[in-house]
Amino acid sequence: MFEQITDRFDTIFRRLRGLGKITDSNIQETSREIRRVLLEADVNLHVARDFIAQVQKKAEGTKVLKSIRPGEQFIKIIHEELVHILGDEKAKIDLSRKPSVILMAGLQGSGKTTTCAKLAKIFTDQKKQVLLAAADVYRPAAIEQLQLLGSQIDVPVYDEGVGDPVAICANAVAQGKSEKADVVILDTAGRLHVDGEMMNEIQQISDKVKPNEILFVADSMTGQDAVNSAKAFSEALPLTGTILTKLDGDARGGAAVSIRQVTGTPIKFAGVSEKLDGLEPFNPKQMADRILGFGDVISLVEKAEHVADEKTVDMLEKKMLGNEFNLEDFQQQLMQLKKMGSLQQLMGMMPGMNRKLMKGMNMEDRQLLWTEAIINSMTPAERKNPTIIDGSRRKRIALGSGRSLQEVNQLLKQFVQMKKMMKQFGKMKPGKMPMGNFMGIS
Ligand SMILES: Nc1nc2c(ncn2[C@@H]2O[C@H](COP(=O)(O)OP(=O)(O)OP(=O)(O)O)[C@@H](O)[C@H]2O)c(=O)[nH]1
Ligand SMILES: [Mg+2]
Repeated sequence: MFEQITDRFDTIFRRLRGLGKITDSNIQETSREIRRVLLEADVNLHVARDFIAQVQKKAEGTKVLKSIRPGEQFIKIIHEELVHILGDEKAKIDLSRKPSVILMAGLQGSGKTTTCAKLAKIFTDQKKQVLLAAADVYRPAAIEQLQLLGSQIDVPVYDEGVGDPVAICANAVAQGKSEKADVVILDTAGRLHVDGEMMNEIQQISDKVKPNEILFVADSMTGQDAVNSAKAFSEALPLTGTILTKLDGDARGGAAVSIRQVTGTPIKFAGVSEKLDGLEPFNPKQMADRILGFGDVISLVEKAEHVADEKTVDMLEKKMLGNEFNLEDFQQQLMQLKKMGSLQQLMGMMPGMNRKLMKGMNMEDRQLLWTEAIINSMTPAERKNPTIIDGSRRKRIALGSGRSLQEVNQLLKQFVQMKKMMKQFGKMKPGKMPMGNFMGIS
């Protein structure tokens, strides 16, 4: 996610960190570079302009400050402004009525139906009664798709087959009311904002059922398209927020950065995988950290807490920080990781993770299994002390695991790299967020 924009900001930051003081000319130069990065990432022109104007203004203000690290100060300004543009605070979802009604709107294929089910899962996990409604009567199999998703999470789906979408929504809300449901989520057909008839239909649905929330579902991979249609939808409907989907793909960041300013409503959730548990409340600070490459400690910790067994994690963390980590621990860690989901996704969240190194490591999920096989073929002594693994041991391990000698060598090399990285983490003071260190806050 956001690889390009993150890499580019990394270059800018590296230069900023070397600055002895902030001058007009380096403010100008940095502004120009940021502008280029934002536009390349498909950020809306006006949003980029406002962003730079704010950063410039604040940077001007720091010229007079006698800061020890003026570059860090500048970086902090950029970070703060990005958090601001993304919405500052986490947005809430309004579930004050019974049933509360959520209407989904958006272009074709943006992820509405999937997101309906993901939202339903979030609410049922909170012990709420949810009813899904199938109001896409145009696309063949749209109803079956919602029914299938509903059955996976045990949530009923209201449908009338190919009926009138306005009536279907109204009837679904009535049914939700009579069944004392807490939330009714209306899945609608994908539509283009230039299609007057279809826009008229969703306006009628909105007028009729008066939803608590009208959420625009935006495919973050489509950049400007998502932003332009978001604007049109926000003019046609009283939107209460946006859900950004497919952030796990190769989104460049433009939609994420622009959409809040353009619609004037907050981003409420982010879709981060195809799976039904792949929806997260949108967190502006966390998103800014990801875009700027500051790592995402919070998500990582939350994820770990969710699935990993606490004692093992604690133990591994101590070893990592104390630089006592061996292949046996690595094996344990792999088992924990496997429980946590996609490895690429996790690696992307690691703070301070060297992106280039990460690419070189090429740890795909299926590789996880092979890696495990290789480690399993080692003797306990080898795992405890990998330095004893010489040529003949490597051959035996390769044979035993059914992997090539080259892969065994690669794994051992990766392990050494990983230890180096851990050593860097270890240098950070315990209990301190890498972010704080990075900013020079102590
Ligand atoms: N990777 C990833 N895929 C997603 C995400 N959200 C949706 N998708 C995928 O995007 C595709 C389209 O999703 P749908 O939910 O059918 O989209 P839709 O807006 O309902 O589509 P229409 O009803 O045809 O307008 C499906 O293959 C989904 O699995 C996401 O957050 N990440
Ligand atoms: Mg759909």
